Amino acid sequence: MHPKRIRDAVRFYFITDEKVEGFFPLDQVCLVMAAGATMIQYRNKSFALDRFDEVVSIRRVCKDAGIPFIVNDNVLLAKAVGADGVHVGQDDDAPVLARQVLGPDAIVGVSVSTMAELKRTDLSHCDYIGTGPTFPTDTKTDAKPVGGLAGLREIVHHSPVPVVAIGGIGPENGAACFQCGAAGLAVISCITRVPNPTAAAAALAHVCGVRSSSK
Ligand code: 3NM
Repeated sequence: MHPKRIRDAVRFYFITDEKVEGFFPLDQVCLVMAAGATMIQYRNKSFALDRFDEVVSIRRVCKDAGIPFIVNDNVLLAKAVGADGVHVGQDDDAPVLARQVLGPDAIVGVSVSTMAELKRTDLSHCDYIGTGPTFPTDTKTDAKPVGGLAGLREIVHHSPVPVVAIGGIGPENGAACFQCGAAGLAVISCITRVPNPTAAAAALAHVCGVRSSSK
């Protein structure tokens, strides 16, 4: 995808949370889309086929809203539901294989936490990188060391593709990430694990400079 379109798409990048009782991924997606989210990623580290319908439903609402839908890690699941793309980690399938399976128009993102990873990762098939954790996070138990704003700035400076900041990001620190040159913010718990997700999503949309679709 063209870098300008990617930059617009990743601005408010919501990632689903399978671990919140009573607040299901599909409901999360509907809530953030109403607030103005610009891209959705389905992430479920314990995905099993009994969740397939959930993924299909999320895929459908994203399509209806014209918002790119990305699947985390699982290239074949992305292919099966006709997702717009996939996000892979350093230990997942290589971006080139994801590109081969999903085709030239797919969005392919990869996690790059450090400068060392940036140097050794082949980004020729990548549309964006996700870098983090920028701030401490409880959501990803095996996250790399916190890079802070200085780490984010350095990755942005050297990355040939747009950079999405992730990890501990919310309305209170999102603007600082944009000031470091991030193209977008990828968030989970600042919306899914707070008392008022609607207010949090609206606050994040404001920081991202995107508009609610329900106003
Ligand atoms: N990846 P929250 S941090 C999924 O550093 C993920 O690559 C990270 O969740 C990375 O917004 C992270 O709740 C968790 O901190 C992001």
